[in-house]
Amino acid sequence: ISDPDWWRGAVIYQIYPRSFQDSNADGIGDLSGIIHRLPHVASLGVDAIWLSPFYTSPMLDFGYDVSNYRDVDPMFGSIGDFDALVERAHDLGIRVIVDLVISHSSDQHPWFKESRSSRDNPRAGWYVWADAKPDGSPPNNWLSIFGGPAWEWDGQRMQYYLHNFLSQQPDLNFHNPDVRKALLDVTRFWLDKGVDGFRMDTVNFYFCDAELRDNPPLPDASRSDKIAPSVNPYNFQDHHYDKNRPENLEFLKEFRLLLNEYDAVTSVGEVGDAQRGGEIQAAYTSGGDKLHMAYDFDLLSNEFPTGERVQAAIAKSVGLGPDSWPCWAYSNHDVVRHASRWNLSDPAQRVYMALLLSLRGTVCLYQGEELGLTEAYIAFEDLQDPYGKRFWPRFKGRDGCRTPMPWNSDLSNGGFSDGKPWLPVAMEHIHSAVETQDADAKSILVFYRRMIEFRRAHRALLKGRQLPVEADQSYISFIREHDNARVFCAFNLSDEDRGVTMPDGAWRIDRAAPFRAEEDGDAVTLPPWQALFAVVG
Ligand code: TEU
Ligand code: CA
Repeated sequence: ISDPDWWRGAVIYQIYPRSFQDSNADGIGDLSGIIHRLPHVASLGVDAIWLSPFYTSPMLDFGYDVSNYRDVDPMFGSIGDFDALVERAHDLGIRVIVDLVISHSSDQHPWFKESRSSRDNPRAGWYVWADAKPDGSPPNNWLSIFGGPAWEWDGQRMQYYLHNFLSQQPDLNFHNPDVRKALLDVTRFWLDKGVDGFRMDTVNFYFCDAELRDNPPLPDASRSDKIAPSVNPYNFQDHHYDKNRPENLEFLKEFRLLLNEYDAVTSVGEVGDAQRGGEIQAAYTSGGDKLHMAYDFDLLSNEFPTGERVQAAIAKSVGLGPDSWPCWAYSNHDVVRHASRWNLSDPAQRVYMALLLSLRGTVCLYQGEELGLTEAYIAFEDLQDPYGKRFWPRFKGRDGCRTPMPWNSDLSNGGFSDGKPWLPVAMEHIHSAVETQDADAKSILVFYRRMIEFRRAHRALLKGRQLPVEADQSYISFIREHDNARVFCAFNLSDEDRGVTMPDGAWRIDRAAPFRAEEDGDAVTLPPWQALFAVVG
């Protein structure tokens, strides 16, 4: 359990606690519910879970607005429940990664309440406060990702404060050494509780420009709507001064030294940057003295992942340098579920899943992905996400991927809750329930398990280098190589037969993989949406 490199090649299962399993019929998932469902997680063969926030919070951004960094929100349970969860997970061989949301706190955090009370209290400088311009307007042109200016006027201090997200999520002032110390202490608190790593929310937003300089406009050509919709004016600015500041890297070195005091702990940073992602990721992960991994956004995009696009993403990650280790995901709690985003049929989902599990890197699976869930439709009356409410109807928000897990075929709530769920369980998800798929040897769930097991059986797939062979619109092949072990991987991303050009050498198709490849003498053909894995010797 103390392999310091366990995270390289690991499969991490992301749990969104509100929507996993409710244990007390209030319609909201909780930690006891997660404990109850850990055997399902273990059955997948994953290495770790990443828990989205469960800390005390007014829940305006559903936990990404923390009002106490050292406690569990009563809605989710108690700190004792958390301890029990870690113990149970570890017993099952599952490591626990928690979400660290320290770029901003809730406006209900005692630190912020004190900070806003006057200009000379002990925590006056803990958040980013600035005077209005002479005409009363905000200090500069920075925008909030969730809409409007990044500055909110406070009538008591007669100053503006900075918020990159909701106005109820004020940005902590990392330029203040007491703030940095307090946040490292929070980190130590969770390390002492035995967590195995951190997913670091908005890690490149920690520091802002000390001089609060205006962001330049972004030339049309480099605008991107990879994650957020282009209806959001935030995407028309070059975020040069409100994020990606060089001071972030210095802080992360300090952070890493703290992690290094503990055994086999990892970190994966949400280093989002639509314009210069690769460059930023390299800076955050190089040298082995900052983040362990950068969470890669390339495959979370709306753009269909053709063989060429996947090859480009791999090439970029390799180009980041020898120490750099990517962390891939197709789905999470912020984006449209990939089955819908890319409009994948059942067989297409299977081949894409196998491709994800064959890439050099660590993989994050999002709850429900293993069931092949599609994006749920949420009516405006049911909408909960503040981001969605702001940009409706051009952008419908993030609720469609946050609906509760279907556990059984119970038509009311699929076994998620005995009460009224905070978001409706999607009726079309009920037939994909865990219990139903468990009993069906041909289900996508069983397929996921087999593919994860196949990956685990091949060290080259876990840790190996990745050598490109071929890539085009509807096909990709490459070799994974670790020491003497080599695996040739080929994926037919189309609904037509595809001839496979095997690389030189004595390759033997590994039939343990849950796919079909046809051999006729030397000619190898992949039927539609099939993959092939071959080993040497
Ligand atoms: O997301 C950071 C982020 O950049 C998001 O705005 C993302 O672009 C958007 O959600 C895509 O639709 C993190 C969390 O993952 C997200 O859930 C939080 O709302 C956000 O930070 C604020 O803490
Ligand atoms: Ca509950």
